[in-house]
Amino acid sequence: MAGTAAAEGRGVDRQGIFMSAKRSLARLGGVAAVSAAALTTVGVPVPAGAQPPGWEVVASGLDAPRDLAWGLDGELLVAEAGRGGDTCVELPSEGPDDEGSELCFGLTSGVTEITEDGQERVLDGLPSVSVAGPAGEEPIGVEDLSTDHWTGETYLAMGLGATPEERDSLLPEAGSILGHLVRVVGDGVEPVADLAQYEADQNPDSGEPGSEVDSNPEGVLAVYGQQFVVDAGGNDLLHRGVDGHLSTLAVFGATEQPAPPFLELPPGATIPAQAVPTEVVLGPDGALYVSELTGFPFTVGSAKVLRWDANGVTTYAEGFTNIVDIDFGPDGSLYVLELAQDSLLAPESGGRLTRIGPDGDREVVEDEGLPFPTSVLVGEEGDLYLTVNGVAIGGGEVWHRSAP
Ligand SMILES: [Ca+2]
Ligand SMILES: [Ca+2]
Repeated sequence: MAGTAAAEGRGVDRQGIFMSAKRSLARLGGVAAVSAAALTTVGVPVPAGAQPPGWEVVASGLDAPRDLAWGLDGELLVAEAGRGGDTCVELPSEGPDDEGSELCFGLTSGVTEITEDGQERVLDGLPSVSVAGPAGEEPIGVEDLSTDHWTGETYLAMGLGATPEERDSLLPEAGSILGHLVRVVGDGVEPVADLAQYEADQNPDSGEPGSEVDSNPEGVLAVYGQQFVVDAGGNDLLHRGVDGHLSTLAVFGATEQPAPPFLELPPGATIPAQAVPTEVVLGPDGALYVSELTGFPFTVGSAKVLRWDANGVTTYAEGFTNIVDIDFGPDGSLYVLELAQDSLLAPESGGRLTRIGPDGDREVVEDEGLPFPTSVLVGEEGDLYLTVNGVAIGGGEVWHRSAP
């Protein structure tokens, strides 16, 4: 299939301006860069009423919903990456197989609030980019949000998937807050940390194979006046202290994975796969827990949930595939959401939601009929919320079910 050749080049080649954007998009929903066939199956919204038994739709018509969080008054908030826009620049060709693509920009990202009365965009006009064209597929914008219930402040992780130089040279001024941690102020936002510039200055994973300057903030946790961020491009966990100082808490290293057959490498050959952290949450034990998507070749079973405390990083759970989000329930259960249970390289692969009990027992909660799920959030009663159709423009939904 045509998309596979492009995926090979984008997965292993290191050349070209803004390729990192495409690679990050491939990691986090740029399905076209992985497989054109996959786009037709996971990028298209599931028809209304098609959710698995037990799930109800509580919000619909969303633009690439990426994360769920509780607001100060218990309202459900959804980060939407948007739909790109009409301001486009052509991206350089990546070789003979590259049919060319455009990077399109618009102020279409934001946050929607869901209450018993319905859904409403409460924060609008934030930057969104997509590489697929004006129709705006695979958008990047607001990727994650977290309300600090101690200070009352809400923070957003603005994705990028590029270097700060690429951002500043290719995008309009309004795009300059991509790659930032921002704070919600009134009906707008205020940038508090340029995470992409931090990546360019520090490149914390420079000791890892395949390292490059690439920033794509994907997960944020705001707690006790501090913020913790995972950078899916930078492969690290960053901390912003109460004084605003940024530091690196952990680097998540690459692992050697079997080379896919289509690379035609010698038998037994391996290639380095990046960790690609997607979310950071606070555990009931006071430690931080981080999920890994894992990068190309998206090996089945190679994604882990990691645990960080002042002594360093340990593995909490392993054997997952392309984890996109995690959340703890009130009983200490950890819910693990896989974007593609058969790997992002599989032409068709739905998601899977697994509960890991406090005793370590695992139970699959849902493994059928989850089209491109991007977020899981647990309610006070142990009930569950999911975002699905997470790259779909106007087709994103939030689903809810009672505690399993
Ligand atoms: Ca989340
Ligand atoms: Ca780096």
